[in-house]
Amino acid sequence: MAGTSRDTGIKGFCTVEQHILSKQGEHPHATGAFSSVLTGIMLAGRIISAKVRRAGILDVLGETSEVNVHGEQQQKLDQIANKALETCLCYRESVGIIASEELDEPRIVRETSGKYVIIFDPLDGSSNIDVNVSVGTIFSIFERGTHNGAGHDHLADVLQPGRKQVAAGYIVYGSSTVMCYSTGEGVHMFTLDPSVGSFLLAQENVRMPVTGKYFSVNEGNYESFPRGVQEYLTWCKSPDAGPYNARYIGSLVADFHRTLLRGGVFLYPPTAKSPKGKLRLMYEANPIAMIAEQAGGKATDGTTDILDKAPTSLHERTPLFVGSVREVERVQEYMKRVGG
Ligand code: FDP
Repeated sequence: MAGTSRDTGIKGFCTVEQHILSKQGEHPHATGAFSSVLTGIMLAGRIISAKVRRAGILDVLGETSEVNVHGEQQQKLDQIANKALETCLCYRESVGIIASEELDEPRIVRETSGKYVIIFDPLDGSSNIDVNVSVGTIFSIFERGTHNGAGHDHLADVLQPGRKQVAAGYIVYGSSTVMCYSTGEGVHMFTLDPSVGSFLLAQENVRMPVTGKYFSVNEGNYESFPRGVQEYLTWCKSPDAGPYNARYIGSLVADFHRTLLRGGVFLYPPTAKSPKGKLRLMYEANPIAMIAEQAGGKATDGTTDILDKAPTSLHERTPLFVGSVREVERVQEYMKRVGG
């Protein structure tokens, strides 16, 4: 029920800040440094949400003249969202390094102090912005602390496997603005109430259904999918399977959010155009995988759990199969049997 928590007994309206503080209270040595990072992300989320909601009124639609590190034309809202996150995070003493889809290299905010590394995709699904389709912000948080003898090893601090994330989450700017986060103790979901300017608790300990008759994939790439994926999709559409329902928004956060709540599977396999998959390990797959696992779901690249992958570069790509445990396992079985 909106605004209540079945588990902690918090009644009435609980804001995300109150929720974070209540969790912090359960850790006697907590200093508030971590809460400060999360509240910085929430502030940026509110700023981005306000811009997205007024996108047709403000001059924020369309492309800039700049191309990002991936060779993609930057959208105006991409830049605005990135700036909002940089600004809201960099003033906070606990922020050591930030890295973003929109930045070529990680930005060292504080050479030695600043306990946390925050990696984000400021506006995922941005090719959908101009046509009023849901977009989102995705974030991943690590503790820094790797030393190389001469001092901090900034790159090693960034390139940590997803299993080491201390928190992750996303904000989806959809029919309402919803935020989901996890610090490794379940997944909690909040809805932005624009009339009070706060994210209010909607549900604690969100669980992903174990099965779900939805498959979500860009079937335009079907001909170049691995054979196992092709056969899985053929099965999904067969009378044997039910058949399943196809749902594909083309905006990862929105497609994943539906999968979290309704169950099913989201797939972005390797394709001829993107042989290593299209999605980014560090700021798309890792945070989504942490939320999925914390909600009882599963995320893999086909063979390895996403959270166990050792990253080699900030912008590396990965195939992604994420969703209900039973559905992800079924895709894996097809890939193993028929060929990956
Ligand atoms: P976009 O290119 O619009 O930024 O990784 C980015 C992403 O969107 C995801 O949000 C989305 O799931 C995927 O790409 C869509 O890719 P296709 O257009 O190839 O289906």
